[in-house]
Amino acid sequence: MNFQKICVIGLGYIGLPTASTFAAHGIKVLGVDISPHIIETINKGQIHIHEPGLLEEVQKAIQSGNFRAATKPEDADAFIIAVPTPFQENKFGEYNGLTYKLADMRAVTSAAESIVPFLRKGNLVVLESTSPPRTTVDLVAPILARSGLKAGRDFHLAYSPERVLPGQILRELIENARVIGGVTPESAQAGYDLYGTFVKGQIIKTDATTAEMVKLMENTYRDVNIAIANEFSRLADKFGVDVWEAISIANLHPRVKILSPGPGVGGHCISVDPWFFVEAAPEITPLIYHSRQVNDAQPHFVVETIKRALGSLKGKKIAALGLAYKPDVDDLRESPANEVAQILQHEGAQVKAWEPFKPDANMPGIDMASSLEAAIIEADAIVLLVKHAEFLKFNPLEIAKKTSARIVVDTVNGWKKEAWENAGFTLLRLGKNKSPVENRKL
Ligand code: SAJ
Repeated sequence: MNFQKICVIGLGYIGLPTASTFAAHGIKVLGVDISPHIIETINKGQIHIHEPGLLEEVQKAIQSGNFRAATKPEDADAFIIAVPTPFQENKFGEYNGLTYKLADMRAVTSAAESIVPFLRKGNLVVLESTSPPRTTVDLVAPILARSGLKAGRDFHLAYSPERVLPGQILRELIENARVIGGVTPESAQAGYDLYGTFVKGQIIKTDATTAEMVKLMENTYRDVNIAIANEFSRLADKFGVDVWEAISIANLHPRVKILSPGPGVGGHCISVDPWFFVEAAPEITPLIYHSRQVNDAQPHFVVETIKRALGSLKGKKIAALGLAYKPDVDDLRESPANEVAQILQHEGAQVKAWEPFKPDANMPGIDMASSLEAAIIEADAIVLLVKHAEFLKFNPLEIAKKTSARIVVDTVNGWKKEAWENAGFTLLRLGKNKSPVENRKL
């Protein structure tokens, strides 16, 4: 199938890079978003999110005439839906006394509805948003049928999840393997032809529900594996073992690859997607459910470690370094670092947070510092919450001159103990209650 013009609906972390990549490969792209502010920003050649290389790519796409943005779709050969699928705010599911979160599919629903007036015979519609199993056939296809056309007979319909890593989106969009699940083999082939314009990785064709499951399985696999790493950090703490040392030794086993413990699991993917499985089948997903519980509780465990380092939290001034959900991104959504800061504050500490990727973020309840210096100058303790590259380069001797703190807590294994101790600090690390030497003495 040949594509001259496409509409990409939703211009966020996935939609915007996808739209500009298609435009860079010679396809006319209309980017659609409900936010007039986003549309105006993009049409001016600016962007509203931080992603390395994206600004340049969007500017080139706009200048080439291949890309523009609008609040409504238009006639096109293909429509891609890349809108958010968050949780419902105030509604929960319940199974056997356990409560679970529910997907809010309103954005997918209205994106599909917005396509209906423009849908023509022979078009392709692709859902990219992470969704509960069967969304393509049970939610999207019936909405599109309001056009009088039937998915798989009159137009093609497919599900193709994005699998790119924030911070590496532009490269991974092109290089990663891509799965296209069609409601018919012809729909999968149409999706194959569309993404084939730029994807260099393998493109695998399957059915729509398999593709939905693949996406959820990937992120759930990671969540469950991070949960076990976090549980190991608690066990190591209890038994006076350095979890980082233990993991690095265990990982020498050829079939073991334990992930890293930390303050928890954040972002808009791994901490969200496993719930879609739980919602779809709570009676057969106890492992997935409990892994989510472990990771969601990890910020509290981290706060306990900090409390132990300081004796008590009441009135203590704590410099929190990093609020993003993971290293070197500006995304503060669903961030465990932010949750740690909130709990510390709630327990009586005075937190000053320094987030170099979003220094002027408005985080309710948190005092955002305007510089590293402002965050640490009067602190009782410095807490490393995110492994931003620039934090890892700190020279403890220089930091010592800028702060009254003599205690540092490293929750991500980012700093070398000796270097900080040589500069006069006491360093405590998550999952490292006592040194192995002390442990042996017991
Ligand atoms: N984390 C740990 N320990 C680890 C690895 C990660 O605590 O060993 C934490 C991070 O700090 C962060 C969270 O997990 O808070 C998630 O970070 P991540 O880098 O693992 O993943 P995301 O959420 O940025 O992106 C994931 C990716 N999925 C997989 O790696 C299976 C990406 O490929 C997906 O496209 C993306 O979710 C998505 O959009 O679904």
